Amino acid sequence: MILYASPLACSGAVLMALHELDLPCDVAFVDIYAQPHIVIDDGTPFADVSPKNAVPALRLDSGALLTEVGVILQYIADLKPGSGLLPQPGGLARYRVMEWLSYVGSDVHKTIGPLFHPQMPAAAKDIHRQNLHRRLSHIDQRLAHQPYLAGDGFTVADAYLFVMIGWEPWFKVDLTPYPNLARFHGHVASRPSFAHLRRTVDPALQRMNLPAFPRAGAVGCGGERRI
Ligand SMILES: N[C@@H](CCC(=O)N[C@@H](CS)C(=O)NCC(=O)O)C(=O)O
Repeated sequence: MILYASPLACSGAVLMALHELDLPCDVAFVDIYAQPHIVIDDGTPFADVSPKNAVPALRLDSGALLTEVGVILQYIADLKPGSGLLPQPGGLARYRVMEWLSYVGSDVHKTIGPLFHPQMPAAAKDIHRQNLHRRLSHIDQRLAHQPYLAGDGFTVADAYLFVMIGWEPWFKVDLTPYPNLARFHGHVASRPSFAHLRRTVDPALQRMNLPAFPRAGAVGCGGERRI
């Protein structure tokens, strides 16, 4: 398998999950701040690899290309049934994790994105911030009663949420009103899979002339000035 990823992007959730699952996978980094986006190793226009032109994209050994964070996370977790990162199909527990994957993907990820678009008017950003506040408050309440989104065990949905809230220092979403979320973040940042993520992306950051992680535990899409 080859994972197309970008060092500070949502694809970090897949990199973490691959490490949690102990699954081998080649990684091709994509500069999503270059126009057109390019695969940094060989300069291939990324749109030639994936017509959506967005990371992550997973090239399977069969040659098929799989896209969408939530789907790729489920696919790789299913390669290691019983890992705990995703319950088996058929039971409600599985749908709970899928529910969170969907919520993080649509309501959190795509609310944070507009906050760092340089052409987005300030008034529109305020609306997105208010929406984000409602959603992060909901998650914060959930995390008051349990360590992870779906209960006591870390799942692929937590990897996705972790990478999203790690964007906070880059996109100035104040996390102080969400103490449980902050605790969750600290907790997940201590997992070896996050250390692995940092080790994996740091050389690519250097090649893209981007600064290293702004602080321990922080990941993101690159900051307001970059997209
Ligand atoms: N719906 C997609 C969204 C992926 C996405 O937004 N990727 C961003 C990085 S976090 C990207 O590649 N942006 C580049 C672009 O849209 O030009 C998914 O869930 O995978």
